Amino acid sequence: METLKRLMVEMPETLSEESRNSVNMASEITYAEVKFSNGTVASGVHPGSAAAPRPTTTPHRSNPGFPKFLAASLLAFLLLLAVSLLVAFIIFFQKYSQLLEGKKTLKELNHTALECLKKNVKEKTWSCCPKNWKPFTSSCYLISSDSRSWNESQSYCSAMAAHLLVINSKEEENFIITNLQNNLGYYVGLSDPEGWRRWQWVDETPYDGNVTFWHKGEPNDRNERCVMLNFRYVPNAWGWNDVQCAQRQMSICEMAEIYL
Ligand code: MMA
Ligand code: CA
Repeated sequence: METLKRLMVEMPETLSEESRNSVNMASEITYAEVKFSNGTVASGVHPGSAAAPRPTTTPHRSNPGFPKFLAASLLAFLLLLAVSLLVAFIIFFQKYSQLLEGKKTLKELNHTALECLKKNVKEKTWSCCPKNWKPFTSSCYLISSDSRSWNESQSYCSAMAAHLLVINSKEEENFIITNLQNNLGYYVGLSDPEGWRRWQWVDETPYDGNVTFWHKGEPNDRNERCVMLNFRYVPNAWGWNDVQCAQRQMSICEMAEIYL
């Protein structure tokens, strides 16, 4: 996918959350405001002053055919103006509600910066991930730099409005492993809470036995109820292993991209 434009929205840590949010909105809202104010400037000149007085003054002077034409073009002009104002309003309103949605998400997340890009030429909305998260298809991923138990790892993710990685495809797994270190294990959002080998994804995605990447011989122990992704030199591949949930491992958080 081509990256055509790139927007970096930076918000100083020192600002309050409210103002950070509005700073973030400012860069995007500019476009809508500019369009909108052009519209109102034009309308401010005409409907108030020109619309009412002009027809009353002109018909009394000289040629009666000319004012008719003038009135007609004025009417057409006003009509056009009204239509463009309406369109501007609709666009502004749509943009504004989109921004409100983005602002809400940002507030929930507590993130200080977003990196946004347009995924293709015609795209109007920015696809954003928090700074330092990696975008892939419609998700953002964060590779942890600390080890935690599985529960702590999931809490760490949910505090950022994310969850432990849910692997839905080989493509997603392949993308993720390009960002990992061979000598570390990474918790994913898959566990067997009761030890009955009933695997559950943290986001309620149904466990699909056809889309699993277990290492050979895994899962192998009912007391190992949490899943990590790690690399084995034999057979030189990444895969899943069930481990005891209290083990401290690295982890991968995932969240849906934010659209602005
Ligand atoms: C072995 C293997 C795994 C198990 C871990 C526990 C190193 O791998 O038996 O299945 O989960 O040990 O540490
Ligand atoms: Ca195991």
